[in-house]
This record gives sequence, C-alpha cells and structure tokens, in this order.
Amino acid sequence: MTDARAIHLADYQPFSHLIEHVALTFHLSPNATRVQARLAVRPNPAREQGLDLRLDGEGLRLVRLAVDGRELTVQPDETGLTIRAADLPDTAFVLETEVEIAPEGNTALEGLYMSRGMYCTQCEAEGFRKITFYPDRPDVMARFRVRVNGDHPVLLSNGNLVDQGPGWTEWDDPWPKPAYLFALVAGDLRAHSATFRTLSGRDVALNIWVRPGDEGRCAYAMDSLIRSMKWDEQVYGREYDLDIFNIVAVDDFNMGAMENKGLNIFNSKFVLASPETATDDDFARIEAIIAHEYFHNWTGNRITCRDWFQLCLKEGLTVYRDQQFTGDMRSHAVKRIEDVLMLRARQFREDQGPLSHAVRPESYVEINNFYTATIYEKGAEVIGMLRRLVGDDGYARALDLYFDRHDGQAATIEDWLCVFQDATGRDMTQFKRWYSEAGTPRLKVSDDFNNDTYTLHFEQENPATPGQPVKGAKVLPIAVGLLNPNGDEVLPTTVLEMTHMRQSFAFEGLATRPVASVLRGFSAPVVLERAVSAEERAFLLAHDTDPFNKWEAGRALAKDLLARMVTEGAAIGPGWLEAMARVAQDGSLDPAFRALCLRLPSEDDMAQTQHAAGHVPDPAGIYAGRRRMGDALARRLAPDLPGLIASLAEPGPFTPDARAAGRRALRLAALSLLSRVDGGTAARAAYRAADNMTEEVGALSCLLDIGQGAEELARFEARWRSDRNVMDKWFALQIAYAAPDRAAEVTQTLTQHPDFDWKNPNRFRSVIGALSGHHAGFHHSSGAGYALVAEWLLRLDPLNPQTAARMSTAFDTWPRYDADRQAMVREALQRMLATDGLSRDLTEMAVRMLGD
Ligand code: 0A1
Ligand code: ZN
Repeated sequence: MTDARAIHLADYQPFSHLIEHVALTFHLSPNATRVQARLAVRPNPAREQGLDLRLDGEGLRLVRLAVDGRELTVQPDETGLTIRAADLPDTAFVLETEVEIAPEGNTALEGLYMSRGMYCTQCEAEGFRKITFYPDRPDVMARFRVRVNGDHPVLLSNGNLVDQGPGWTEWDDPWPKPAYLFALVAGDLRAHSATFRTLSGRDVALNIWVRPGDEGRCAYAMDSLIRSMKWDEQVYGREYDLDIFNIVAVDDFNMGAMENKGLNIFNSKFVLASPETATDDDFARIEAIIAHEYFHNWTGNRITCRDWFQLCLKEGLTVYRDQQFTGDMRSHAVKRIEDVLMLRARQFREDQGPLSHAVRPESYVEINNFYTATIYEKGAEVIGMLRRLVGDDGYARALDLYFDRHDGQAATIEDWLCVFQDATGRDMTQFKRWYSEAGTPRLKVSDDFNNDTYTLHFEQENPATPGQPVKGAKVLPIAVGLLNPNGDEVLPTTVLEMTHMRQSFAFEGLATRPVASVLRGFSAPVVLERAVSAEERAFLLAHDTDPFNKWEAGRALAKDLLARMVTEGAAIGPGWLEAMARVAQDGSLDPAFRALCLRLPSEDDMAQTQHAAGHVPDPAGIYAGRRRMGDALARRLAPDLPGLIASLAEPGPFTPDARAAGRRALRLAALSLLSRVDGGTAARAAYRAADNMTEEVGALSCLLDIGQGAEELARFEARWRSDRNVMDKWFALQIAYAAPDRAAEVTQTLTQHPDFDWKNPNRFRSVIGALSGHHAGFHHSSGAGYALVAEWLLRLDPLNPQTAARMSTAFDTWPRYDADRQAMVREALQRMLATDGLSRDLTEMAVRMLGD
C-alpha cells in the first residue's frame, strides 16, 4: 500500500538522544490527571550531534517545559513537540515537562484510561505518547522511577515498591525498558498473593489484583504463574529479576493481556476462573496467557525490539515458548493439533487473502494493525522450523547465546538469525525468506516405487501476495515416516530438508511399497497437496505413529467427503463413518485426542480449502453439508453414545487438569451427537445436573444446536446476569447456534439488550464478533450479516479504533466468494472509507482489504 503516512523499515534511524533516567509523578484525577516528567537526556553518540529533540505526544495539554530548570515556550503540534537544537546543551541535560490528561474520557483504551472506576494503562505499541511527551519508540530504553499520588487504596507501577505513604507510592524499576512497557494501576483492589523462591534462592512476592469479590477466582492463574516461573528456569535457565510480580485484572481491555515489566495487565477473562464460571477452554487459555506474558519478561522485556517491524522477535518467540510450556503441562499431541487448527483458521486465512504480510513487514500505517496471526503464530512456526533444522542442542546453544549477547538491548531479526548462525555454523541466508516473504507455500507431493526404492517428489510453490509477486525457494523441514502395508513403521520420523523448488528423496532397501506419512507434526506451515486415496487416509488414521498425522488423516477424510458432497452432491458412504466409529470407540486413545478427531472441519476451513482448489465456496451448501455429516455420524454412533457418555463421567469434584478436561471434551462431543438423535433429552438432563461451567455451556450448546434450549437460556441469564465474563458466553452462544438466515436478526435483537455494553470490547466481540464468526450467517446471501457488522464497526470506530480495525478482518475473505457477495463487501468497505473522520486504523484495513 502506498500511503504518505506509511512508516518504512528502510527508513530506520537511531534516536537523536539517549534517555538515561525517567522520573514520573502522577496526580490522578478522572478529568485532570497531572503528569510531571523529569528526563535525564544526552545526545546519542551514534548519531550526528546538534540535532533537534523530537518528542511524541498526543492529546496532552502542555503545562510546563523546562531544560535544565530554564522554562521554554514550545508549541506542541498534533503528534508531539520539537525542541530546537539551539535551545539544548550539547552535553547531558534535564528535561522537565508537566502535562494534563483526562483518563475518564479515554474510550480508545490506549494510554491512561479508566475501567469501572479504576485507572489502568495500555502503552504497547504507542500509548505512552498519550501519557507524556517522550520518544515513544522501543529502542529508547531507560530506567524509570514513578511516584503515584491518588485516592485509591492500591497504587501500582513497574519495578520494586521503594516507598509509600497515605495516598502515594513510589516505584523503582532497575531494568532499562522502552516506554511501551510502562504501566500504572490505581483502584480499590484485593490481592491473591503467594511467594516464589527463584533458582538462586530469592523470594519474589506474587500478587494477582482483582476487584473485591473476585479474590476467590485467582487460584488457577496463580498456579499457572508459579508453574511458568519454574518452567522458564528449568527449560530456558531464565530467572525472574525483581522482588515483586504483580498481575491486575481489568474488564475493559482491547487485547488479551500485556507484559508490562513487573506489572502485567490482563483482560479479566484471562485471569478469573472458578469451576462454576469458567470452562475447560477458559482454564487452558488462562494458563497459556499467564505463561505468555510471564515469558515476555525475558523475550520482550530484557531483550526488546529495535523497532515495531521486529515485533515477531518478541511475539513469535514468546508464542513458541508458551506453546512448548502448554505441551509440557498438558499433551504435546493435543496442543500441536489445536495450534495447527488455529494457524489454519487465522494465519492461513490471513496469508491467503488481501491482508497477507510478511512475518517481518516492511511498512505499516498503524502498527496496532500488525498484531496479527502472521506475526504471532507464523512467527512461532518459523522458530519451530529453525529448531527442527538445527536440532534441540543447536536451539539451546543459540538461545543461550541470544540471552547472553543481547540482554538489555533492543534487537532485530538479523541479530536473532545471527545467534543461530554463530551457535550452529549454519548459514541462515535462505531461511531468512521466512521472515521477509509473505504467503503460505503449497507443497505438491508425489511418489513412486521401483525395485526396492521408494521416492518422494516434492515441489514447492510460493504464491504471489500483495506487493510481492515473485519469491524464492523456502527452506522446508519435511518430517516423514514410512509404514509397511501391515501397519508397522519401517522408517521412523526423519526430517528431510528441502531447499530447492523441486526435490526428490529416495529410500532404499524396502521389500514392499510403503505408505508415507508426510509432514509429521506439521513440520512446516505449508498447504500439502497430495492425492491420497480414502483407503490410505483410513489406513493412516488407524496406524500412523505420529499423532498429528493420525488426526490429520481423519480430518482429510472428512474434508474430502464434505467437498464432494457440496460440489458433486456425493452421498455419505460408510468409509468415513466407520473410520470415525473406530476412533470414537478406541479406548487406547487419549479422550482429548478422540474429541478432536470427532470435531468436524469448520465451515470457514472448508471455504478456504474450496477456494484454494479453484471452487467458489457456497456458504449455505457448506453449512447444510456439514450438518448432514453430523447427523449421519450421530445415527451411526447412536447405539454406543450413552455408554460412552456414562464411561466418561468424572467422579469427585471438578479439576481443571488436562486429563479431566479431555474426558469432558469427549463426553460433550458424544452428548452433542446424541442430541441429534434423542431430541435433546440427555442434554436437558445434563444441563440440570451440571455443576461446572464446562458442562453447563456444553449442554446448553447441544440444545441450541438442535434448535432448542430457550428455557435453559433464560435460566442461564437469570443465574449469571451480574457476571460479565459469563454473560459474554450467553450472548455469543445464541448467535453461534442461530440458523444462518436468522443470525443477523438474533444479533440485532441482542444489541438491544440492556446488557449489551458495546463500549466494552469483550461484550462487543461476543456479539458482533460472534456474528462475523458465524460463517453461513455472516455470508448469508441477503447481505444482512455484512451490513450489521459494518454498521457496528462504524459506530465503534470513533471511540475505539483499535478494536474496530481488528474486527474488520471479518471481511478479509471476500475474494473467495461469488460476485454478489464480493460486491456487497466491497460496497461496505467503500462506505467505511467514505465516512468522515474514519480512523487511521480502520482506513488502513479497509484500503488493504479492497486492495486497489
Ligand atoms: N504484547 C501483548 C499483546 C498486546 C499488544 C498490543 C496491545 O495494544 C495494542 C495490547 C496487548 C502480548 O503479546 O500479549
Ligand atoms: Zn506477546
């Protein structure tokens, strides 16, 4: 995209000055908070001398500015202020400013804002400039001391608490940090506390701060934090580095959570959990996000990013680390399958549409639009590939070198690849394409067998993406295994390294033609194109020793069948049904794995696959075909379902561990199938008997799925009305299970509900996001889904552009669909662009999605 306001990686320059120390004093007040800043500044020896000092600042009322105690009159502009070189000493000096801001009116939830009476901050990526004048860029790292004056009983900031008195606290953070990691919280909060003793024997005070009444819902988050701290010591040798670690839960938050140094701020839905209010999925997400934010302490905070183009340096690595952690805590097989499902649903979708961008993009207009699945999830996949290529030892050596060499620095992808090169001797030039080139490679596979030699032939294709028509060959680690026709493995998992556009690999000394299991563990983020018969898929589902490919075989069977149903009107034959029945009944398999196998491919996934295969997806046809598959599976399994459900009952009280959660997942999958044949009798009973949210929501979903559950919905609402996080589920479920032709209408009705607080991002997402996630409802031929989502995005944009822009990605798949749908989406996007005062955030998204 060419835009005058675009920022380019190629234009990077170090900042003109260094900030050695920052002292901030806050006097909190909803409409007139005063922020005094005292910056110890000196010219940057790495730059030419005698430069002006440019500070970022937005929406700040400047009260005072002084250099070395001498007051200056400077007129701020829209984006900051400039102090002329002539007004600055050429050696170290002290810059003082005082500004006034109004956190109460801050609906964008960036900078200092208020959430239900408490003050909190969100500074990543560029929120600090809404708090005070400052070089708001990650390569300017400084030590901060913060004094908070306010009426609230709890006043928090980064680092260690060094002093306090009535109505004030003082915090000192000894670790230099960029401004985006600054945080402040003030409120009437209660702590759930614990102590952690580090590897070297230091005691760290741990606190999770929540609203009064929520203290009883912090135990799981605290347990997750302690396990994360231990894991990072054991696996990466990383110890925590302050005397205190605070986490605060807030209800109004644009994202999941934020890794501010020593003071993580979380969306309350990723902290608060009790068996009665949180589902197994909620527990798993809390564990993963607590770990993610904690792991940032080293990968993000101690070593940060030089500029925002390097965002994947901290995010890809931290996601990779949190995925490893979850695998260790739960099940590597199940975690890998879930991660790949997510990758395909979000990242492949993004990468195959108009929003495709490189893991390290080269330009942006609004950096908040680049907190994407590509930066996070593909960024993590790239690290997984690196590890596969250099091996576990090479990876460990490279990471040790990374921490040694770059601690305290703002680093780049070049630095990152260099530690791999230096630690392992491997040249990273070709591998770097994974960072610079967008798009999902397609990998075509064929094979032959001659005498005793089996050969796999690979061909990679790297499709054009916006602004990148031509690409080079990628390095692909392709994990393969070979099975004998009797099911024995004759070649255990072996990583083939593909570096050319076409490459073949031969395996000699085989008595019979083997069955190949290709791309085990999903060893590279590619789309595999391989003609495999239904028999061979069923064989792999039964015999593959690689759990990912075992699951993948069942998945591919289902997708092949659904594709033939919608394009050729094929009937559901016994092959898939029998294969599924065998998995459902195989007591030797982990219940969580069986539950994943029984899950049908999503409608959006089918549309993506059909589009890639050259078909125009028909949302209504996919919806209907998928329902027919579910009904057929339910009929096939019906006799066994009550027994299966009974055998999975958990005796004793609820525990959120992976084993118990896996059993509940399979039980609810079975209950959902049973509901299709018993008219909902078992699900209604399960709803009445439920003593935890997983089963309450699970049983309710079964009923909604068959067009029932009105009474249960009313009971659910009456019971949970005052619990915002639980009520988000109530809103979202009704939309998710609405019939496609009613989805927009149901959503519209819910927007009239007195509890539809649309300024709260969680509530907005649970209603408007639920509609855009309802494939057949959102893409309904009437256009009602498109219209309603567009209308609400436009309403949200002036208040909270970041969340409006993020949610606009609902429209990014429009090029897949027929001309009528394309026209309706284009028209909606053009209408947005024609709106006066549209934010830079949403403008950039609409322009990129339109692609012209
Ligand atoms: N760094 C956080 C996510 C985050 C990113 C941007 C935000 O505002 C624009 C807020 C949070 C993480 O990776 O968890
Ligand atoms: Zn992160």
